[in-house]
Amino acid sequence: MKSVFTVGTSLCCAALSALFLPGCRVQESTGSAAPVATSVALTQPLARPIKVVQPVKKAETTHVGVVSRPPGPAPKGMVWIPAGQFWMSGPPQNNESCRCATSAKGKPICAGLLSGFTDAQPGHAVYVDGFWMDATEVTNAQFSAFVRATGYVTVAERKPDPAQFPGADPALLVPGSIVFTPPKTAVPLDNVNAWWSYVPGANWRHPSGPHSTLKGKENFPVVQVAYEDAAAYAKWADKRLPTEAEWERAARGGQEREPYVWGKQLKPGGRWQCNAFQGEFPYHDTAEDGYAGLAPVAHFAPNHYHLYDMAGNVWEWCSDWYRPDYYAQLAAQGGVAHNPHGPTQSYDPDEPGVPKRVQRGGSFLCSDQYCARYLLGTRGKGAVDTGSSHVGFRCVRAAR
Ligand SMILES: [Ca+2]
Repeated sequence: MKSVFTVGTSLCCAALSALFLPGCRVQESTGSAAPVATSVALTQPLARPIKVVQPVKKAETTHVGVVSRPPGPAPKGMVWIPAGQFWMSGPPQNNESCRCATSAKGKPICAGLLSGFTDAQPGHAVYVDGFWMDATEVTNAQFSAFVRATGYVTVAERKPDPAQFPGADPALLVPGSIVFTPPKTAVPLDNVNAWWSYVPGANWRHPSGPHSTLKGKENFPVVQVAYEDAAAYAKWADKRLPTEAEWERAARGGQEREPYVWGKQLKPGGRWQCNAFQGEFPYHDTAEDGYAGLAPVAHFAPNHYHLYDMAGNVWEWCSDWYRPDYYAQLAAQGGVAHNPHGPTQSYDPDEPGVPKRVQRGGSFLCSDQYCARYLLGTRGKGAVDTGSSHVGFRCVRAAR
């Protein structure tokens, strides 16, 4: 099979997203995600302006529970995220999480780590209204209930449409999804094909392929869900997917400018606080945090808002289209961005023309050699039609 991924410097263990089938996929008619010309994409104004308001009083801004109280009893499994203002930004450069690997040619791989994650810069002030959020990632048991109730068929379970893949061998257009398949030995880290494979028959019921099951994993996060799968679940549950700003507001737990969901140190007391990747990526996971691969939800301590796994385990879909220049455009407006909900167009210079949504939080594959997107404020991205074995989601609900 022809190479199944396009490699970009920001295509970390997270942002696995590119088209995996041979041939070139026809641009989806997603309207607002129409491809844009590379030469102008990063400078054109956003078509949908973000409301800018004056900063709220300092005393009303950032601390847990100060700004707004829950409007009523919590919906089952959800916690209240109080309204407030916060500083939305990626982490500073060269922090303790960087153990940057190099490619076979000696080129640094973790460009994001070295640059301070340029797509999460510059920092800017954001205000979001209060909302309810799932305390955990959506589990296999919860997604199973949705499928039983609706008969929903996920993207990975559907046969790819040949019209979307002109030139592809029809024999290869079979249902399946992307699976982490670690090599047995060290490999250059500039070729994601060395550890990702398109596996026929892989889907949320069989996350690693046809022979894998969910037995005993009812409380694990559901994976192999494309964006529309996550959105369909959310609609069924009378919820929605979070905006990127809501997600970061929630992850910060009322704490300002901290590098980690849990505070200032990567491993306070020498202990990992999330399910990430230790050892030598991608071939040797020492599972120092207790897990090589997925962990059940809510195994690690929650943040100040009582949210679990806001770093590591699985990436979580957000509703914003991805653009690397979105923060710059918000910052240029000045003031405080009020409930920002993303640009109107997706654009990723690594893969122009592939519509992508934001993903947040990192996964069990985030390593200090390569990705480190367990760092608070970092951003991921994913092709909307692509699930994988390390991407899941959680939902939110507006106050009523
Ligand atoms: Ca782990």
